[in-house]
Amino acid sequence: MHLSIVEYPDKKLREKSLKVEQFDESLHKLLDAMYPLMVNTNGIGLAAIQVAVAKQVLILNIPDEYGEQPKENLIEMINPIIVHKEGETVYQEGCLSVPSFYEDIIRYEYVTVNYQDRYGNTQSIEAGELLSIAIQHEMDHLKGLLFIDRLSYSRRKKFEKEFKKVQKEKKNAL
Ligand code: Y12
Ligand code: CO
Repeated sequence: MHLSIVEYPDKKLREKSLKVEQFDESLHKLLDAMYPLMVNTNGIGLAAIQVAVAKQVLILNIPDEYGEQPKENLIEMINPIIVHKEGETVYQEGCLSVPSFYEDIIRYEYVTVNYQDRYGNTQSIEAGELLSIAIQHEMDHLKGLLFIDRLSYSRRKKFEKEFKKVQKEKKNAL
């Protein structure tokens, strides 16, 4: 299965992802193709809509203390729901769909998430630190939201200006 990353400002990223009902081979093939794409592009989280599949599927692989991302640490979440949230934290986020831009975003510090694994089994995870932030960032994708949508009006204007400048530079370099 060949996948590529959908980049802002593609409207596809604004689609709301649908609940997964079938935990079949096509879901497994999607998950199996998302993992190498995420790791090879230095990603720590990826939602299916970022590869143009509007399903409530996301994967996460937070680097360990050595900065490595062994597959044993891979978390696959299907149909995730935040059932508890607590506290507030700020982290400079990036997104494979908005390359080269990083912005401080406010998130819940801790979240408890119920989800299903690739076989449809119900799972629950209590997350803090980077995992909590990554879960919230990826779950936003399932709603058609990007981290830049959470910026203040003035920061968003600044982002749009910078984005246009970078696009122009890329075009001129061709
Ligand atoms: C904290 C903050 C954000 C998340 C969401 C997941 N975000 C990512 O995985 C971002 C990855 C990323 C990778 C980049 O490197 C390449 O594309 C090679 C990157 O670099 C450039 O765009 C130049 C930017 C973002 C989880 C936790
Ligand atoms: Co993202």
